[in-house]
Amino acid sequence: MTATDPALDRLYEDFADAGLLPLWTQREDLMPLTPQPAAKAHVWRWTQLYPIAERAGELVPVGRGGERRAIALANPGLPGLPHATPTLWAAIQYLGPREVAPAHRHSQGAFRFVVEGEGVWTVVDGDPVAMRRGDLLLTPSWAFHEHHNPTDKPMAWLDGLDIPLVSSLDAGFFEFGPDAVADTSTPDKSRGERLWAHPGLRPLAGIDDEVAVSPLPAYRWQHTDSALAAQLELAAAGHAGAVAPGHAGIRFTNPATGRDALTSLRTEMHRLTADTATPVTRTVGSSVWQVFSGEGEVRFGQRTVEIATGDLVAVPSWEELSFRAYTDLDLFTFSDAPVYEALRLHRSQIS
Ligand code: 1HN
Repeated sequence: MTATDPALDRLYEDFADAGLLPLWTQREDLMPLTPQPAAKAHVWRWTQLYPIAERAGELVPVGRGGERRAIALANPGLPGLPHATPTLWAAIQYLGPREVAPAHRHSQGAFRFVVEGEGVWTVVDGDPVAMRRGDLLLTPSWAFHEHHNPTDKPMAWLDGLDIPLVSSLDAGFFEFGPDAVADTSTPDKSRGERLWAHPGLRPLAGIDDEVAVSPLPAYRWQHTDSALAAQLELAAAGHAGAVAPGHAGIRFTNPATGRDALTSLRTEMHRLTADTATPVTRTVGSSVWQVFSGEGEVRFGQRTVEIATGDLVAVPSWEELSFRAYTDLDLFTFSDAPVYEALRLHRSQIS
């Protein structure tokens, strides 16, 4: 093959005119030997995020149209896009005293995770759910939701959604809800928790129904914390149950199925005791991590970055990843793993 052959030049021009591209010029891009993500491993500092969200709280109103005062993590490898990774949206959302983020619903699935503060209720399909430190709150696909802050203090939290994934699948639908808050009551426990937050006990009403997304709207810190503490206590006494010595971990699951709490997003909490390091792993699919408490470091390949409470970490597909705890270190994480597993594209390597 020679590029100076006029017949060949004409062939390539005709490909272009006909809306065609030959494989042989692009094989390496189309089928690399291993994943070649454009996204980069990156760390955002809570000490930078929180004050900037506070300033947005002073200057930018929240209301119908914009809907949420949410400030997305933009991966430096995906310029111009509000995407933490090619599949995951992560944002800090800030709601001031007496403010309301109005009702809507969308096909994108979502959760909130609270690193600090309390005092907002998220009303999910009419069920008011208190948001407090350490809690994971779910907003499954197509559930109406609004947030209201009846207190005199602002509150900020982490939003996780599958927006980039749904966008690349052209599956996004959105609908506004009523303008008035559906239920301004402020119960300690949501109705969903009163029905479903009893370990191993399923309500008989609807027992034969398929429950594809979790009917439990809130996973409370008290439960997460005691589950992690128990694993480490058992490990210290020589029993099985922890991920590894000094490493406890839980997955947030749908109590009706044992599967991931949300259909497209995996959510987990990990606890490393001081001086524990995780092995270097690579996983197909991307993830975001947030330090819930403690200090340590994250390592991507040969690059090490120190991390502390609130810091957020984006991990692209197939990136070498490990953590080391300086103090006891609690890490919240979410990923697109359920999607890769459903498509049988998941792979992991532990070195
Ligand atoms: C949304 O509905 C929330 O409900 C947060 O808090 C972030 C980003 C894009 C579109 C909808 C929320 C969002 C969002």
